[in-house]
Amino acid sequence: MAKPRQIIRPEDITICESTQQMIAKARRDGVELFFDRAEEVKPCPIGENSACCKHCSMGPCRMNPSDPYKRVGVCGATIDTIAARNFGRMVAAGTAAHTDHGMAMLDLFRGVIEGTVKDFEIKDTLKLNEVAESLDIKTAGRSVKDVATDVYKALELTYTQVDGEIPLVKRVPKKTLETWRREGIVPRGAMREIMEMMHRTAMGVDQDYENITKQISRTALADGWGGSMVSTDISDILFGTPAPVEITVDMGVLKADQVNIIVHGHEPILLEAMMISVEAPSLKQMAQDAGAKGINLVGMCCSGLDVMSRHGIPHAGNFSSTEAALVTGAVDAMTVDIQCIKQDLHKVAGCYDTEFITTNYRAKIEGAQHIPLDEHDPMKCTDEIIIKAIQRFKNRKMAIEIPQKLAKGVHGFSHEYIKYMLGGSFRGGYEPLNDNIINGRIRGVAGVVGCTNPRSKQDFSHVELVKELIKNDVLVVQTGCSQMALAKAGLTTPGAAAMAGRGLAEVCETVGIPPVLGLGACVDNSRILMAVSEMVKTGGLGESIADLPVAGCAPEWMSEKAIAIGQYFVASGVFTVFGHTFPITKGTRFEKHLFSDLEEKGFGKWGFADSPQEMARLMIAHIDKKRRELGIDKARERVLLDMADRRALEATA
Ligand code: SF4
Ligand code: MSK
Repeated sequence: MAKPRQIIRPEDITICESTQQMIAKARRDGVELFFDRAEEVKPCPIGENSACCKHCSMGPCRMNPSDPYKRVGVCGATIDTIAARNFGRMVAAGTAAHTDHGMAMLDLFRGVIEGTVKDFEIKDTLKLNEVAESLDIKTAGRSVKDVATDVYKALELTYTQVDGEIPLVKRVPKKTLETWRREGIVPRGAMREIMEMMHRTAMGVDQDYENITKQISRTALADGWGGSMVSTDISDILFGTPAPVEITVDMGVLKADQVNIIVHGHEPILLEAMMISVEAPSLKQMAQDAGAKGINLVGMCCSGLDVMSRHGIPHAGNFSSTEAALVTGAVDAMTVDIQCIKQDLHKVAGCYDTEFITTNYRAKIEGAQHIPLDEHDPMKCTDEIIIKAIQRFKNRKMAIEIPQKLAKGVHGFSHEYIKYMLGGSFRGGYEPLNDNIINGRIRGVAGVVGCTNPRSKQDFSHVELVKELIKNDVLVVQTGCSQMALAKAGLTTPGAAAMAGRGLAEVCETVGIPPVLGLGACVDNSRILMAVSEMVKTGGLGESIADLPVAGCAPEWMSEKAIAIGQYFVASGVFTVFGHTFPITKGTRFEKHLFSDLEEKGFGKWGFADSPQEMARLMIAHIDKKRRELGIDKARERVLLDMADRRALEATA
């Protein structure tokens, strides 16, 4: 007899009260959400351990995770080869996602420079010049167009360069770069690295897990220091570099008396274009004529984070709340572009008569309406979406239930802004941060990033981990969906300093910042790389990123992009902990290689823990180990570089 299906209580699925309320409503409405399917579709135990290979038709070959060396695949591939190849393909996919996103930003940038894209412009010339100078492109006495053209050509190499080192490695601290050169993993263009990764992981090619790992690192570095960094730089140049902005989050941002439009996905252009369209007097009038008090533009997931950080656009929730927001019945249109868009959003939207619209030719959904966004005339698409939303508002039949939860926070901390904020606008620099780490007020810095996942109680690990870190004087920087979890919990307000340890609280109160700094979308992890590079170049905390008292964590990850991000942090020198699951068979040589051997070679290493307390313990223990190695486990006078030392470092980097 079939076992009766156990109904899990919403409060055991998520700590987000709005999402709990909407799970309960969806059950009343008979609407299935991904939380329900996560219960029904149990993870395959072989796949979860990455103990299966389907790279050729002699297989698929399944290994035995409980006795991993008992057998090999038909071709003789060992568990280490199989797991390394699978891991490599995850990194290739994640890297492709970020670099293709970056490539789309470059296409837009080229259109702006050539004058074929007329609705956007170069907004941040200061950032353009900074990027140019970091690439050794002269700026003095040159026109914006000339500088931008040279920047474009240099950044295009990040994708296309077939040999040598991509230009952005000029930003990597010298000793970190030496480690990469010694190990032969300095990235060429991402297209080359992804292609080689896919080739080397095909049947009968690279069958040495250590050698495969080198290409895994090289591919991931082409993401972090390549495609992702390009994406962030170009977004800043075109739409403005974020600076602290007060934000409002949670589902209470939806308004019963307004036309609600949610934008979800990753590329900023859709939301930036929507921001222009909603200001059109004719559309405002149309909304008013339909009886609406206004048009309410709301972000979700990483698209939302991008414009929230730049312009303070309200944000309704992270990856695990996208269906739940539709269950309110209050969303007149949800429009999406690329990445992290669940196929069933279209179906859930249908249950509530919500317009669901895909806009990008790379990401259509079967049965969903598609209105293509062309960067040469983006408002054609966004105006049409708004008109559809107004129509839906006018014909609303569904009962609406909007959770009345709202939280405030301060977000929009770019690595540039951290510099000005700590050092003042005249002597911007990372000296005060390094100084406070050396004197022990700040114990170290942790990046807490990444997704939410229905197999892990939504937001719980993010919030508990961060509470534990700040209590222990660890300054937290954030990207991706993690930020929403923390913002909803009130941890991104300056007042959250009260929950921090004494030293960190003192620094936060003096500078007026929260102990948790939101740096943007998941592609903006490159800002964290830049911040740690600045810390090394400032001096006093070792010579490479691997020397710093820093650690990273993605407690509720789900995407292949997260694995690529984790690997570029590890290859850059950061101890990186993942939570809830890790795609590897325990006790294998490949596991030991990722979780221990890499550190001995001068990189960071991977860690895993399944509770936030254990994640925090691992990260703090690592930070303390680095403090001991630096000789700053007890407060002491800072030793910072003088100008001559710094120039020498910059010249060689
Ligand atoms: Fe099996 Fe080897 Fe083919 Fe993989 S490549 S499916 S291990 S025979
Ligand atoms: S959206 S990759 S769930 S962070 Fe960038 Fe969030 Fe993870 Fe997608």
